Amino acid sequence: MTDAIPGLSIYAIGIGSNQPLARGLGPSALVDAAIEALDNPPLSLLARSGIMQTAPLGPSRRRYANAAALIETAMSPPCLLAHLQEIENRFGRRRYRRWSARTLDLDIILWSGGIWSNAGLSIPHIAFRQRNFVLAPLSAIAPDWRDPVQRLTIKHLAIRLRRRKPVDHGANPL
Ligand code: A4P
Ligand code: MG
Repeated sequence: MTDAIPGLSIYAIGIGSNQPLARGLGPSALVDAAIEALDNPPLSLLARSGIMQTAPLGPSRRRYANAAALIETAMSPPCLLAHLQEIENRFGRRRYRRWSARTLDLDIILWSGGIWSNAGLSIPHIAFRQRNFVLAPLSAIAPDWRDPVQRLTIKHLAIRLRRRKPVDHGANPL
């Protein structure tokens, strides 16, 4: 695995939390602290969204704090994923089962290099086009970034999802 790829890449990161780590360190504070961690070498923070409170998708019943960030780094996608998982662990993330409540979830949504696909990592993130809790914060900081698969901008994907919502009501959650 290469540690770095030539030149710098920009990544869009989706951030979510729906479980406090300690008293006074609830989901919104955890998201803010995680974004600070995204501004330490070998990463630098280019932009961040505000925090949105969102209804949970999936089995967990706690509401989420969600946000998005743009970072710049020379790390390759798999190295960045490993780095983000270390940050998640530092913030108390325990993996019991998929979609369980979590103190911190850091997903790679988009990469300036385009598409990456292997067993452990898919970029663009496989479900981001169906998730308002990803598209809404991301469209605040990167409205013109184009999905390399569908060729639509984030702003366009967000509008399309909002329009579709009533039609999709009752469909399987993604
Ligand atoms: N993986 C593959 N591609 C990626 C990528 N682009 N970014 C793999 C990050 N990880 C990626 O993730 C499981 C595995 O996905 C990783 O080992 C990595 O190799 P995980 O974070 O360990 O587990 P998870 O988060 O429970 O699963 P998953 O599938 O990532 O869940 P999601 O899709 O992140 O959904 N509701 C609201 N309102 N807000 C939320 O933020 N989040 C989830 C979790 C469910 N409901 C939510 C929210
Ligand atoms: Mg995840």
